[in-house]
Formats: sequence, structure tokens, C-alpha cells
Amino acid sequence: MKKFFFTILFLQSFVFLYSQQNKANYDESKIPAYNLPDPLIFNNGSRVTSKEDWIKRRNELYKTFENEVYGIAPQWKGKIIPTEISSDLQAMNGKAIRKEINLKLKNGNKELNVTLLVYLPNSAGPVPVFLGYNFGGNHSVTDEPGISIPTSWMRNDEEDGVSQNKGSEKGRGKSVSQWQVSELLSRGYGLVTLYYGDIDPDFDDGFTNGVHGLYDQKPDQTSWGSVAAWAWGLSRVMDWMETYPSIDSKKVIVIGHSRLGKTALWAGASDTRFAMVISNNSGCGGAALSKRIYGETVGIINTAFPHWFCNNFNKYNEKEAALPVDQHELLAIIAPRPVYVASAEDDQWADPKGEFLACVNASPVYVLLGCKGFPADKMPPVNSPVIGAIGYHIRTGGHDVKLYDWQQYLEFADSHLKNR
Ligand code: GTR
Repeated sequence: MKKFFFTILFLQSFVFLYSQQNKANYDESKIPAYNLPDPLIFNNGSRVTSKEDWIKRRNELYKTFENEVYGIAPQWKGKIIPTEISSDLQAMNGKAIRKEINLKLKNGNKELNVTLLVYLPNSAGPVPVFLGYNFGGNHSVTDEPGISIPTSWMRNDEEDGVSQNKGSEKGRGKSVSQWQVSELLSRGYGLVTLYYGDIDPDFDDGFTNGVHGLYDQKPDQTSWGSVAAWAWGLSRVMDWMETYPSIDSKKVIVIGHSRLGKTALWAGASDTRFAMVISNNSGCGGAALSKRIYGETVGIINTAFPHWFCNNFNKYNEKEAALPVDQHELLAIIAPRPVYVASAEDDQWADPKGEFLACVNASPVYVLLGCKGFPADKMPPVNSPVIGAIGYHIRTGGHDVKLYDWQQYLEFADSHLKNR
């Protein structure tokens, strides 16, 4: 009965979203006049003029994002118990070591198990790694038969062969093109990925399942939504990576697509151990400016996905002008660490121009901190990356992660991390 209820809820939000995608504003001339808050001006109106000032201002901005957008993740005081559950030293035709590691997150007498899929190049370590969630289960990332299928809740999806909210063999290898594991291994990088539903299943369950269940917490206006929960999960993986000698934990690049791109940005802002952040088509609540009201809006996202953000974020439904922050400030609080924002030409729902303008308006903070910032003020042509401490491209094609995107991320990672 409960399952039936959630399926109906899920279908309703899907139908709602589809209708909104056709109705949304895609006309630049209909964008209202809007004022972007200046990341270099304190809430009390005074100006940030030094790196020391920025530390305080950053804190102020971070707190506003916590309270008004993503919610506050509780402190982690629990234990992480890793167990290797499989190992293949000749994976990817001998190119890689592949491991599956179970992390048991134990908080008092409550626990949650998540399964990491780890690919490392078959060379001397420690190596830099990309860390990101997958949408379809670890077994969707490559077509290797040894990878286990998640047992946690999965969204029913005919194409991926998921039914009864359970993953199956049919999903194996479905996302190979989005991960490009051979490419990144041959460039000397490893990959650590996990199924996002292991940390928090992606439906509105009233705050009980996944990692929320590890804490006895009555949700209030500022309690963490799923994006913050997923970001928190990435920090727990980082806790483990710091103990794993084959991974260079000082060179971890956190990456995500779409809702998981929003997650990667919030993880990068929340945890300064991540050396670099990549947002692929993250859109509303990710890299796109909310105040432009183009494509997906705050009201639409909060209605379709009431569990992603904190309850306070609802105050800004159809009232974006009242938002005390905008998403350029999310990029800014990642500074001085490099961040890459990628859009796609046919993904207007995610507002490519709003993502580009977030980069432009985050740049002064990078410059204050002595970095190159973002060397553009006009939208570049398609497939022509702009590279500074902030990187950006708009690719031809739709909402997806392609080989082209990975190639830019690898170049960006090489230039910022390789010889550091
Ligand atoms: C859409 C949602 C976007 C984006 C996307 C995804 O339905 O409106 O904000 O995050 O899902 O995650 O694929």
C-alpha cells in the first residue's frame, strides 16, 4: 500500500514536471530585471577587501545557503567500517584494478550500508580520482559482469529494466557512455562511484529513509534535503578515501550530472577537502542563476521535488527576487579551488546562459584570492571551452554527459592538479 502511494506521488510529479517544461520561459526578452547580490559585500553592506575578510564573508554566505536553500546536515560523529566485497586485479582488459567496497556507516545503534565501485589504473599509486554518484546503480557504469546490483530503492524505469523499484541485470552497462571509464583510466585517473539511492532514495518519504534514518530528527525549516544528504554522503566517502593508500585524497575531483551536479557543487562548497568540482548540466539549484526565471524555476523544482531542498527554500517559490543569495555565490564559496560548469545547447531547461553568468559573477572572488578567475564576459560559441580557475563550456546536444564533456574535464584536471 505504501509502495503504491509513493508510485502515485512519483507519477504525479513526473506529469507536473513535463507540463512545466513546455510552459516555462525560454525567452530572454521576458526575463525580469533582477539584481544579483554581490558576493564581495557583507550582509551589513560593508565591502570585502582582503582574503581575511573573504573567510568571514564565505562563512556568512555558506550559512545562508544552508538555512535558505539546501538545509543543515548534521555533524558526523559516527564510525565508518569498510569491507572489501570484491576485487579484480585484471579489470577492463587488464587496464585496471576494480574493487567493490562496502562502507557501513554506524551512528550509535543505527547503520546504513553503501557500496562503492572503485576503478584504479593499473599503475603505481596513489592516483587522483573522480568521485561521483551514479543514477542507475554501480552495475550501470561499465558492462563488466562482476559488479553487484544495488538492493536499495530504484526508480521504476522501463528502459533501464527497473521494475518493482528494484535494480536488475537489464541495467548493466546502461550508462557506459556517461562514464567513459577507459578514457579516464588511460589518462591516469581513478573513479570512485556509488549509487545515489544508497545514501538517500530519491522520493519524498517524509524524512525517514536513507541517511536521514541514521539520525533521530524531527524535520524543520532548515533540515537537510536530499541534495544536502547526497553531498554529505560524498564527504563520508572522502573520510574513507583519506584512509586508502592507493588514492591521492588531496586530488579528488567531485563530479555530478543534473541533480547530482547540484549535489557535487554543494559537496564542494561544504567540504574543502575536495580539490576540484565539476557540475554537468546542473541547472536550477545548481549552477544556474535563480533570479533569471528562465527554464526550471524555484517554484517548479520545489513542487516537483519537495524533498531535494530545505523547507525554507519554498519561501522563494515565484519570489526569486527575495532570495538573499544566488547560485554564482555557490560557485564563489568553492574558491579558490577550481570549478568547471558545463551546459548543453538543447538543455534550455537548465538555463545554459544562467550557468554561464554564474561563472562570470563568481569570478571576482577568485580574482581576489589571486586566481585567474573566469576570462569571459560573453557566452562562448558551442564546443569552445573558456578556461580559468573557473571553466565553462556549452556543448552541442542535450541533457547528458558525453565523451566531449569528459575530455574537457580531464584537460581541466590535468592543468590544475597534475603537477601540483
Ligand atoms: C529534472 C529536474 C532538473 C534536473 C534533472 C535530473 O527533472 O527538473 O532539476 O536535476 O531532473 O536530475 O535529471
